[in-house]
Amino acid sequence: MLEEPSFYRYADPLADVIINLAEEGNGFPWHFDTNNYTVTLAIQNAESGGEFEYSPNLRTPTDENYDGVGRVLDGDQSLIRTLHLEPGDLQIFKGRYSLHRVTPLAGPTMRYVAIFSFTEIEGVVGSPERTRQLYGRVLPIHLERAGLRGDALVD
Ligand SMILES: O=C(O)CCC(=O)C(=O)O
Ligand SMILES: [Fe+2]
Repeated sequence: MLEEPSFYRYADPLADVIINLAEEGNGFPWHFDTNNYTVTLAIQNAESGGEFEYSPNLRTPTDENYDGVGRVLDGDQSLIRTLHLEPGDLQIFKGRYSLHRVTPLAGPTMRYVAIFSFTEIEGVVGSPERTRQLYGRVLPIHLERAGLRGDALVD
């Protein structure tokens, strides 16, 4: 379906499958993904907000389309589509070239989404820098793969 020649689970214990928890006021700001595609499973919605908004194929491998990105950030609805996902919905999304966000949540109930990431090559582990940016911590395997000593981990 994705026309990907091969796919593997991450060998990275933090990036393989995660559950994203978000509460009132949070969401997910506009971004492109690092992966070609991501699989998400909606688990629980907040009372309101949490719509999945996206602008299909806004950029390409050769054109960042900063003008289009600016228009989406300014709220140009002609470029934006909205999906309302219910618990149990599985979404396969090509986020590398489609700008997307999750709108801010409202209400006391937290939003839970499971995120499954795959890679084209086997055995992929994130760099320490990127892993710290995304997950707020690194594990010995991230340091070892980067040629650093895993037993020197301090936090
Ligand atoms: O929470 C979602 O539904 C989407 C999350 C997302 O865009 C991401 O993890 O890159
Ligand atoms: Fe994303």
